Amino acid sequence: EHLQMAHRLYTLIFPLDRQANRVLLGMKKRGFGKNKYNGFGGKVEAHETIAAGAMRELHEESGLSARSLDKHGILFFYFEGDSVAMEVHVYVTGEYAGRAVETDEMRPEWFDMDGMPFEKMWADDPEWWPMVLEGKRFVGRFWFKNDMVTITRREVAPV
Ligand code: 6OG
Repeated sequence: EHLQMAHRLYTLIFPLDRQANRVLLGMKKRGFGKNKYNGFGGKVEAHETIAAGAMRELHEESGLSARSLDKHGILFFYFEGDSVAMEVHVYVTGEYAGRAVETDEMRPEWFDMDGMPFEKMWADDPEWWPMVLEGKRFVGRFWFKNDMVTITRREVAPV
């Protein structure tokens, strides 16, 4: 019943340091998801591919330039009372140039891949992050209350 809803496209990318088993997260300093840790990303613009949007947002928000992207999953978020669903394309990258820098939007910080700060992340993240660790691709759908915290329904599966 949600398939005919309008969707807005977003990207979310997690830079990995596989040798050290670390992932770079950003503390969001403003806008949607403020005061939460997340990967880097944002809205896909009309003129660009989803992958290009992911690389652009990574660079704008962290200073890193991805040399490759691994597609990991698609997340759909439905917020109570909001007629537009979010369709978020999730990537990881193990190859990038540059050094992470703090920007107006994000304060970057490395975390152990098995020690994610889930208490300071979106409520859906612990439900699909394990599939990233296992190298699995996934599709997830989450229905949030308008408190932006409570998930009333979810469908998450590897694909
Ligand atoms: P900007 O407002 O920065 O794009 N995003 C979510 N990420 C996770 N892990 N869980 C959610 O649960 C999210 N909702 C949105 C997508 C917003 C950024 O935040 C991500 C984008 O990378 C509801 O342009």
